Amino acid sequence: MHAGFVAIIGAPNVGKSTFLNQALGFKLAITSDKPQTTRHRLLGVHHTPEAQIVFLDTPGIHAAKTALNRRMVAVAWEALAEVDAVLFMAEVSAKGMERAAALAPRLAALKVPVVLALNKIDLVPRKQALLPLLERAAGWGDWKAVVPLSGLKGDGVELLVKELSACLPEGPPLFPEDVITDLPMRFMAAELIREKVFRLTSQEVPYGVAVTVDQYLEPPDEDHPVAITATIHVERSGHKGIIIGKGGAMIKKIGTQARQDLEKLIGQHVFLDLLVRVEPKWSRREQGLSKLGY
Ligand SMILES: Nc1nc2c(ncn2[C@@H]2O[C@H](COP(=O)(O)OP(=O)(O)OP(=O)(O)O)[C@@H](O)[C@H]2O)c(=O)[nH]1
Ligand SMILES: [Mg+2]
Repeated sequence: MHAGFVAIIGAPNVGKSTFLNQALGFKLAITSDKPQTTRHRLLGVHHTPEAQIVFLDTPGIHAAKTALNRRMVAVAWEALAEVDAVLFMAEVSAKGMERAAALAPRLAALKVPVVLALNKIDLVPRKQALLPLLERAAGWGDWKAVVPLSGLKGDGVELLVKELSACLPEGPPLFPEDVITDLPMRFMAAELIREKVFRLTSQEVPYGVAVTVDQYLEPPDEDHPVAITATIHVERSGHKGIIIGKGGAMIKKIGTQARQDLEKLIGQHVFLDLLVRVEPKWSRREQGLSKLGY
């Protein structure tokens, strides 16, 4: 069989994490309509009888200003050091094509095979409009393949997985068949809470939020809930007020939605206790980053 590592690289918000979840048939990575949702390198294993693809989802590549942003972009480029192939993801919007064209030279220069996916084709009203976009993208570099994709609807996912499998070396599987990820449950819990903040708040609030899980208590039996205590760290006291909301409405919403996702993930009842804490300017300081897990 074929087996190896594939990094998913691209600008923020193009649909890297959505594709990964769709390919795995499992919600591994959090997603939102805001750029810079993914902050870590996330490992997800795709199994078929013919191939095992170890995907590395990465933060979107962008012009980074804060320490957190610089760390995120570094994480993305560093992922390329350990892979057998790359999935370069772009989106079909005018801005998406422009951004991808700017990124393309660095990806075209890689020594490993690169497959380019043009995502969000469901937003292109007429099929004919797609052809010139595919041709343009093909001209950016010597890609192994150019695949039209709708990660959201699932169109092209199977074909893209096939193209990526073909890029991998022949060899035995790298992970046992029942392994989807190496991420600990505590990390997944923190991420699901952060996803709700990204989806429910706006402007600069989500960008100043980090979530830590302070306690994760497994019950003695399945009749009792898993008890999770987590802290939502914000950069300013004004943001704390927004996260808590009027009469606690926002924190309640975040908590309810996160708990529902966690119960689906764990398959058990969850008791979720959320705290909000101000950690001034954590995203701008190296010390703040390491303290909050970045
Ligand atoms: N219409 C459409 N929207 C999509 C598609 N794929 C992803 N999206 C949406 O695009 C937004 C960003 O998706 P993500 O998967 O979080 O994007 P990402 O590239 O991982 O973003 P970062 O982690 O911020 O770099 C979300 O609102 C998705 O629902 C698609 O095929 N079609
Ligand atoms: Mg992402």
